[in-house]
Order: sequence, then structure tokens, then C-alpha cells
Amino acid sequence: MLNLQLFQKIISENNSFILTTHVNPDGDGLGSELAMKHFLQKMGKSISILNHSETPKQYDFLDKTNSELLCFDEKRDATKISSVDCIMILDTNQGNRLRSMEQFVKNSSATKVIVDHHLEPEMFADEYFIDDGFSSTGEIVFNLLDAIREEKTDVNFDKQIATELYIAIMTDTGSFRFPRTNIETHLIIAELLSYGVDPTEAFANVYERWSKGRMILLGKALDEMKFAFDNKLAYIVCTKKMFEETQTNVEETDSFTTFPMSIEGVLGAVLINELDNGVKISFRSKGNIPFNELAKEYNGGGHKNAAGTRVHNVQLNEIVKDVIAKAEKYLKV
Ligand SMILES: [Mn+2]
Repeated sequence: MLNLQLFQKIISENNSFILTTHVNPDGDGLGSELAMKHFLQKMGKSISILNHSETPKQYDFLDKTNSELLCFDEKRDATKISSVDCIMILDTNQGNRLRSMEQFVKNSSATKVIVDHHLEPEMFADEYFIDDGFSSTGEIVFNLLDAIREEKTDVNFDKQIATELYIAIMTDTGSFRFPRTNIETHLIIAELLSYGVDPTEAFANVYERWSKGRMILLGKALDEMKFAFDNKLAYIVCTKKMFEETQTNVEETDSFTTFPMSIEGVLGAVLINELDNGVKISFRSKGNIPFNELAKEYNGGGHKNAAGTRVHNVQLNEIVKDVIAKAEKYLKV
């Protein structure tokens, strides 16, 4: 349950805010930050967004002037983090997911607020607006801001804020099909559309700007896809060689798991990307198969059906074998 009154109180009692989200931010993290920023600015608040990571190319259209989604710079920003009134962390609840910003955030005397829809928060903040019943952080942000605009009738959504929330919700629901997509989600989307959001344009901006290399990488990866355990598990590996050949990077494998998951009978998919010093692994599963538990075996985390991790100092072949072997027990349904 979200404590809407408490959120309103925090907003009214503070004037300067820093908003941040997790490393390798996604549409939900970035859209939520921007919507929160633009709404609070309308209330006269002073808002900065600082992220550990640069904005992925897929989401560069959200910040056309390249001036809103700033990358944390210790020299420029350390003082600001320590002197700001309130730090709001969106779409993650783990300090280590803030990477280079973690210690600065934790050491700041600012009021720390977490707005998120993931389970098992790390208890380093002052207030938590967490509910894992929501499809996305965007949906939570909608509800928090909706309560404010009911109170303060001179502040409202507009097309830009609505589009940012739409992108947050669209991306985290897999375009409105993942399990926590419900009536509430669609009612919120209907409300956002009333502000002039263009669904065709929003989808095209996020999903129809692939590089040629990315599509070729996908082709190579699918060509080498392997199956295990009676075809219940499908797994794909992207090697450094494949990234070099296609002039792509790990970021561009985002959503590759959709393809093995589309095969009838496949209950779980694993995507293993080779890094300079280890691997990045994405886990996807259906129904009650808890692949977040599989991710936890490698110090990762996420949701039951979508989780991930990074493992360093391992040989690619070894880790692939190990992950597949460990996956078997979760697939027994
Ligand atoms: Mn999210």
C-alpha cells in the first residue's frame, strides 16, 4: 500500500530534489524520473536527475536536448548530493544498484525516499513507497502524483509527463502483456492517452530504432540457440566475438529473451552475454518458475519471471554449463 499522504508531506516539506535510478536504466526508471521531475517542477521545486549510467541509446529520445538525464560526476555533483533536501530513488531499492553514487547517497543527510515495485528492499532510506503489486514504477509514480493533483488543482499532467509515464508503463509491462498488467494499468493508460500521448510514436521510439548490427546479432544468437530438459529451457549466448563482428554492445541484447520465450513449451530462457571480465546473465521464466531464485544463486535478483546478474572472473563455457545445470531444479513443475 502506498501512503499517499506521507508522499504529499515529503513533497511539500522539501524544495530541492535529486532523482536517480538503477545502473543500466530502462524505460521505467527513466520515464519515472522524467515524469516526476516535470511534475514537481510545475510545483516550483528544484529538481535534478543524476544517474550512474549514461542514458542507453534506446531511450535518448526522452532527453532530446541531452540536458536532463545527467550522468553522475563526482567532482560536479558530490556537494549537491550532500546538501540537497531530498533524494528520491526510483525503480530500484538496492544501494549497490546505484553503483558510483551509492556511498554519496547513503552518506547524505538528505531525506531518502524509495519509489519502487521490487521485493525485499535494502533498509537504508527514510521512507519507502514500494508495492510489488504494480506493473511498473511508472504506475506507482502516476498514483503518487495523481494524489497531489487532486489536492493541488493548479498542477496537472500534460502531454510530456503523460508520455513519460506511458513509456515507463509500456516498457515494464512488455507492451501491456506481462502478468501484473491489470484493469488499473489500463485505466491509467486511458487517462494518459487523454493528454494526447501518441501510442504509435511511443512504441516506434522505443522499439523501432534498431541498428542493422543489432538485428544481425539477434540472427546469429538465435541461430546458435540451444535447448535443454525436454525443450523446457532455451538459452542463447552472445560472445565478445559476436559483438565485435556486428559492431554492437551488450546493451543491445535487451529483449533478446523474448524470442526463446515465444517458443511453445519453453518455460524458461537464459541469455548469457560475454563481458571483458565475466558475463551478464538474464533469466526469464513463465508462471510459477522462480528464476529470481536462480539469479540469487549468482548474487543477482529481480522478479520471479524476470531476473538478472553479472558474474566476474569466470570462463564463458564453464558458467554456461553451470547455469544450465542449476536451472534444472526450478523447471520441475
Ligand atoms: Mn521497473
